[in-house]
Amino acid sequence: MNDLPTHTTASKRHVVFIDPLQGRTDRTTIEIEIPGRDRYTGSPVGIKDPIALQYIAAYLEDHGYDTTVILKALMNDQEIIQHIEAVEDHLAGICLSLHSTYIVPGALELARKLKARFPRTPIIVGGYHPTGDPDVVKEDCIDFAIIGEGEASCHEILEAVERGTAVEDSRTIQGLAFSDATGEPVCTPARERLNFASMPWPKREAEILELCRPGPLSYPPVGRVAQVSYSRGCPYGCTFCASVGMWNRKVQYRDAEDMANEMRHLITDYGINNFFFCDLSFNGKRSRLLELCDAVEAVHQELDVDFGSHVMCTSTVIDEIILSRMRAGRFLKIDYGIEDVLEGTIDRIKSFQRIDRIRSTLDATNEHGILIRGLMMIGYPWETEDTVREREELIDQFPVDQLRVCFYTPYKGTPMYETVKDRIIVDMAGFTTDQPAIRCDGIDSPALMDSIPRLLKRLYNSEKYEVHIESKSLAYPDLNNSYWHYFEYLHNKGLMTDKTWKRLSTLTAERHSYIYAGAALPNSELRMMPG
Ligand code: B12
Repeated sequence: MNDLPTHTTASKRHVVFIDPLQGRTDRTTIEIEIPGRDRYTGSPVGIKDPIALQYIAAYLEDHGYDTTVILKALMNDQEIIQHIEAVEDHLAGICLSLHSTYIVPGALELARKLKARFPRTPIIVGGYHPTGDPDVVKEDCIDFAIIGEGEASCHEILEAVERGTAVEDSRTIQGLAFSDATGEPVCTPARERLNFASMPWPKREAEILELCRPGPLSYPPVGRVAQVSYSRGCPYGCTFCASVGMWNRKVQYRDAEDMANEMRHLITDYGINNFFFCDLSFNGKRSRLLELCDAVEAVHQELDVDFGSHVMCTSTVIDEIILSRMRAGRFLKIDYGIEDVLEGTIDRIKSFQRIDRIRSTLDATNEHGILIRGLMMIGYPWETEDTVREREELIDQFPVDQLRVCFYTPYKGTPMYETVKDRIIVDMAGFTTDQPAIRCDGIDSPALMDSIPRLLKRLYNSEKYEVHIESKSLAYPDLNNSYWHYFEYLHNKGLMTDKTWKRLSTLTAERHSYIYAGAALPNSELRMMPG
């Protein structure tokens, strides 16, 4: 732990937050840059505003601090240093988000430069990586790591630094890690979960939000997206997931009216028309979900703005009432953690889920006119050429609109990590989920990499996919514009053939033009309407 000053100046102390995520920007949008992502896997493209940092910034401002939130994607290291120099007189701390393991090497490079320039300022990190692997505090440039929920622990260590008692107090602050005099990491006991409902709204930055664009398949397809959170935590304990270590399976909700009020504020004050809910299981609690649907439906009726929300749901707790209320509440895109279409895999990693239940949930969601993204992983330890082939033969039987396929990646702190750590074949920068991270039983990495575009093409150019889009875009004409944009994207990425693209793009453009012109669909189309 470095020698840190106490503060005497009267003016507010200032904390600078940095999201070290790399991205490229043309000043109208920011695209995430992920090393090794040389094939499109359906993974996130557009940046989302750094909600984790914005929550902590708001919490500290509630406790008398000034704060700034910086995106590395918008500034080079020198510009970041100049930005911090502007507040150097009241600088209380520099906080770096290590939300993903693959960004750690780049983030440490920046932290070393910051520590060299501001040697007496505490550098604090937090997020999923240090929560699963606190060894990052062994780095000389890192003074403290916050383990788990960040708001209170971050505030308390800043206050201790302020008082000049960081060395002694750090051992009593919960949810903290630091290196002791021998350089060994010390982790204090985990902190009780904070009262999420009492948290101030995340601190929003207009300069960041105006660069956050909705993903390739969104409703509405163009506009601005903001990350929001109605709950924290997940009741499930999937063996591959890092959330258990972060939220210990306890789920906390905020008040539905409060959530709807924040959405109204983002629509009216920041021009947001797309919401990305980072809730790990949006349908974790049925009553809470229905409350929010009603509250957001009321906002939609009140405001003359067409907006939509994208959420992540578990496929096992979905029913007709939930889906119809979600449609009414403009929750028009659902990510389902399908994980795989092979029963053998599901048994091993998510045993509470069944393949037939996934299918019926997908069918019901389609019948209610909600866009679907299927989230899948391949590259499990037991993966072979046969399982890859079997998956390709089955994929078009799963009526999703969009498929994201990533590589199973064993994160430290996840239940599965201990069983597979000896198979790891990449360094930290390779923990992106966009490249194979482990040795599999019966297939090598190049073959595994090739299998993803093959799988995506197999789905998007299948007859079943065409029939699926034809019936869904007919039943729900307001989805056509989103589909049209997505098919442009897939065609540009070489994942949809000219023939399929021409067919589906023409169809969705026509159908969109009808409703756009406020005209009813022609009889020829209506005759094809189900029911
Ligand atoms: C929402 C989400 C996204 C969103 C938005 C991410 C963002 N930047 O905000 C999108 C879709 C863009 C995304 C993308 C990716 N994600 Co993601 N994502 C999530 C998800 C589902 C929820 C995160 C969450 O809980 N947010 C809510 C906020 C409030 O919680 P929080 O981030 O944990 O923050 C709290 C604490 O961690 C702490 N904290 C966090 N940061 C900091 C910083 C400091 C200084 C301090 C003191 C405290 C602190 O305090 C916060 C408030 O209490 C998680 C979890 C999951 N199970 O899947 C994965 C997860 C974080 N993502 C992951 C990955 C790998 C990625 C991608 C690399 C995937 C890819 N190849 O594209 C990209 C990376 C790009 C990026 N991050 O933008 C991994 C990271 C694991 C790891 N150790 O690396 C996770 C854990 C999923 C998994 N596979 O297990 N992701």
